[in-house]
Amino acid sequence: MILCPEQDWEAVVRQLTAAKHIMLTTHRSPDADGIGSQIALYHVLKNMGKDVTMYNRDVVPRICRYLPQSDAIQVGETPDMIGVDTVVALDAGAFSRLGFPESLFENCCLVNIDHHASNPSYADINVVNADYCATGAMIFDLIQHLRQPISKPCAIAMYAAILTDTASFHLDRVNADVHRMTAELIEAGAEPAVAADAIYDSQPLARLSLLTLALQNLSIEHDGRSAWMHVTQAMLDDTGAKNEDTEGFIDVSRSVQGVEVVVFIRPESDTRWKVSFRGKEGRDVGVVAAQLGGGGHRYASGCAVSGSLEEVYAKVRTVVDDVYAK
Ligand SMILES: [Mn+2]
Repeated sequence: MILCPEQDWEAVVRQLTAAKHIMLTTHRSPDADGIGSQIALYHVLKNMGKDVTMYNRDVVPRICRYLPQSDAIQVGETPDMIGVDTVVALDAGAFSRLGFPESLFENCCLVNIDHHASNPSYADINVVNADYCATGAMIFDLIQHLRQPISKPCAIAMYAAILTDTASFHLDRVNADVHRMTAELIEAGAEPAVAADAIYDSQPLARLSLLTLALQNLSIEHDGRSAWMHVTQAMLDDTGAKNEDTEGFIDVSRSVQGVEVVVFIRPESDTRWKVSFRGKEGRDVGVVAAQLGGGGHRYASGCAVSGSLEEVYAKVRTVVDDVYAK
């Protein structure tokens, strides 16, 4: 089964087949789609006899540590590029999302595999297709074009990518093809109960304490059609939770009846905030994030905004007000 039959994988297949040493990487603050895609492709390319390294700018989040060979992912600012002829960027909607200087990949062929509509096709070879529900689903297609089998570790990794990027099969890009692919992954060894336990049912208590605090500032505006929530560094410090523990908080506010635009704000550094958006009912939050210098999908997007929390709220509110002014 191929998910997007019209998708042309030829250039990627040619490059990966010819490559000797491939480095796989994903975006900063990696999620299970980025890491799952990376690990799935790692196993496939290893099986093809390639030298493969995995190197990211930020650490593997807790929910991905059950994935086979997740401990082989190296983390830092300066990967060893000696001998690397090909770099594959996975799930990274812009080059800057990788967190590495451009000069680092000067002597390599850079391949960009991603499903963010806002991706500007920044690499030497680009496969960007927003019809895929996850970059992990793109790897599922790529593996077939590479004529490789889906091994158990590979199936486990792609299952995690698809489960999380569809918000547990909640989002609008979930269709029969996605479920057929998921069925194939389960037949190839992915274990839904193990994934659910690792991803959703093994959270530290500190995460729930943080969510409790965050829910106290949940605010519903625009006549019930927008939902706003934030986490501050002080709240992280008070509860002992980590920034990565805020993953999924936005889905809690997204679940409120009648809400169409969901905003979640958390600290990125002392003066910079990560703003995430979710849209429902036809509200395009990709456009909202783009107006603030970010990007993403129609129903899931994000950006970074500088200033105090109050300033960030004001900046974002101006753009969301515009949505409702029309
Ligand atoms: Mn993704």
